Amino acid sequence: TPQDQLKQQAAQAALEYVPAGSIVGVGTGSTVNFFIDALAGIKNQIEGAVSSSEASTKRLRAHGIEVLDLNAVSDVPVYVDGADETNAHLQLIKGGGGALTREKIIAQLAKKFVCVADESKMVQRLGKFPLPIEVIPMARSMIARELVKLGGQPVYRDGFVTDNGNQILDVHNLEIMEPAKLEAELNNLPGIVTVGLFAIRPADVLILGTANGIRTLTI
Ligand code: DER
Repeated sequence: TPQDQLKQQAAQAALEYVPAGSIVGVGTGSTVNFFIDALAGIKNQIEGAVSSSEASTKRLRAHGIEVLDLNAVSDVPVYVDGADETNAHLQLIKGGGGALTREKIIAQLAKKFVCVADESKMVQRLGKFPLPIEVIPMARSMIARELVKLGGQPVYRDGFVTDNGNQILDVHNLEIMEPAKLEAELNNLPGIVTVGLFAIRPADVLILGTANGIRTLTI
């Protein structure tokens, strides 16, 4: 599809941010899948990968790319991942694919977070896409009530269990005027494992596939 072509173009362009001989942090999703396939072409020029999901790990290994335990790694020069939404400040909503916790862990460690996306992900204000929140199962209803107080409409992603054995609430109807403030506020709620807002630590580079070619944004 045309959107897939834009994703693939963005993913290809991310290769130029991969230093020779480096360990590459790899996110999750269909755009990242294009990146993994492109990375295979230069797999002899990288040390290996650290991965944010079982799905990405499988795809990396299928290409013969070594996947390392993050505990064995102290430095990740670059992390490449997609997003469900991005604003002009490269603050993101992520978690549509349910891998937000491990994605956020690697993004935190990475020197440079390169977000790859097609133009449909760029929005004026975050929050049209329901905000994914990973929760400890026993706390799900308590957190849901808290989110209602904040004006959200939490929907349990029924039947979905994250790689970490937790559950996800997708929160509709949040008007996110101050993404970093909301992220910090939600981070304090016991029972929340990860908030799908990457605003306190936004992406460093956004590679956007558009109908008029690649647009690269930095903050
Ligand atoms: O779940 C995630 O955070 C993914 O990166 C997702 O947001 C992007 O998925 P896509 O590349 O399939 O649109």
